[in-house]
Amino acid sequence: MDRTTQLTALRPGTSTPRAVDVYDPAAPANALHRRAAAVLADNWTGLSTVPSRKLYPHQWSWDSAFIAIGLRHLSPLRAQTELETLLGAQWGDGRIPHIVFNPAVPLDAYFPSPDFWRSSTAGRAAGAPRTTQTSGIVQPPVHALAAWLVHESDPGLSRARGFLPRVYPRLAAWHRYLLHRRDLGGAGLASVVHPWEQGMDNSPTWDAPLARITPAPARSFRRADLDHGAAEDRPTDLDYGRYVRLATDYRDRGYADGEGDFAVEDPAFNALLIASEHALARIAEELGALGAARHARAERLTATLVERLWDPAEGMFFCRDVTTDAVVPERSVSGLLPLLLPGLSRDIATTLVRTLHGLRFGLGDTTRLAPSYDLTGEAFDPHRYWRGPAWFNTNWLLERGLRLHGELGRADALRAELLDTAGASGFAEYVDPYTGEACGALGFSWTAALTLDLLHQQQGEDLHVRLSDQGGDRA
Ligand code: 9WN
Repeated sequence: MDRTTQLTALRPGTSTPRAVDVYDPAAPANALHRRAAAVLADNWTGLSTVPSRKLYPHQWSWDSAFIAIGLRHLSPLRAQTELETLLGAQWGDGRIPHIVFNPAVPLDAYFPSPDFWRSSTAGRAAGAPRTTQTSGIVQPPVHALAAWLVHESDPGLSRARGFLPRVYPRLAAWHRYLLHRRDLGGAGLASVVHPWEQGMDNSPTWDAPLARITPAPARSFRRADLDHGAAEDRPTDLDYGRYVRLATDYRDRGYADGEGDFAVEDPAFNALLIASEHALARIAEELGALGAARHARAERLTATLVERLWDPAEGMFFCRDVTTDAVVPERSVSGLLPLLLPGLSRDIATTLVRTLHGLRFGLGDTTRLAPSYDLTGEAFDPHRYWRGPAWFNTNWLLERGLRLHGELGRADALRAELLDTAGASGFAEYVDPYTGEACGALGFSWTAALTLDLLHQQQGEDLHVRLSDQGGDRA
């Protein structure tokens, strides 16, 4: 079998039996598939998947969404369970917490631990679960997109289990929370109230808004991340002190929104919300309801995103610091992720593609994968957390965006690099964007999951055509 045939044979949604039945163990693509599947099997805890056994030993919110997107190719049931476990820890106000803690894991294995967040007491007024311990902040809303993709991988099982009817109200409440309680700028976009919420924790984008925050004293907490990661690659103690201060203040306000010292509108967070709103519309349609209003809202939000965060001269999106109402002039990969949106104008999509492949991100030229931050920026560091290295989830999203906007050759090239780098790095958490050298944890779940997803995608696949088939389309 040649490479294309193998990948086609592994594609879901066809009459082809599952990947497991068509394995040719000698084929390189299948070896990668087997290794990626082994990572997910090792990190599975029975009801969900840890991002990394040692560094991140609980369930993380956006990790689980990406993990489910890969798991659906191995076990649609497990993928559904992954999302349902997360949604089971949803708060009464609609928020999906960024961590769901595993009570069997010792408290000192990860900081901040449940005794820091105290969700069931401090979060009572916001409707935190009584028994399950969670954090009180959120992460990017990739979940409705993941739920739709999981449904698509095995609609028969999904319908038999009532998967969509069960998750839809929770996902709708989640979006409601973000669009109402988190509209701190008053323009319709959601704000993040902590750098951990946006998922790119240590990005230089946060430096200015964080500088206003008085750090918690270093002796008031003990970092667990340094037990597993190299200090020079991780956030500094000073930044950690600020993360802790922000989270402490939020907790001490009972996790009430709207009164904190940090509020930022971020392009990636909002783009994922919009993409998920389109997915929620498709879920509604599948359930026999009308999706048009949700599609229309997603299009309106796309227009607001452009109005508030797009900079035509720079050719990318930027964060807006809601506290000062000023744009944050740092170029992060977050500013390219709206490429994911079907409603983007042709002009903006083309400009984003140019920026992605230009001097600052160098994709396909100086870099193998898109870096997390501007290569020419003063704060660029190819190894430090979110200050330059390349992550697999952001590159997977860019690959999707390129495919959606008809850049099939570039999407195929990025897909090939992602597969090579993931395999060669041992499914690293992140890599040096120039060399692909592994950094952070190995055997990282979303790296393995998104590898599986790419293996199941056909080379040259046109996502725009698939989306139009399902009712979602460019405005
Ligand atoms: C804080 C789990 C998470 C990812 C984030 C990544 C990192 C945590 C940390 O790990 O964040 O949530 O301790 O640094 O930045 O994107 O979800 O993999």
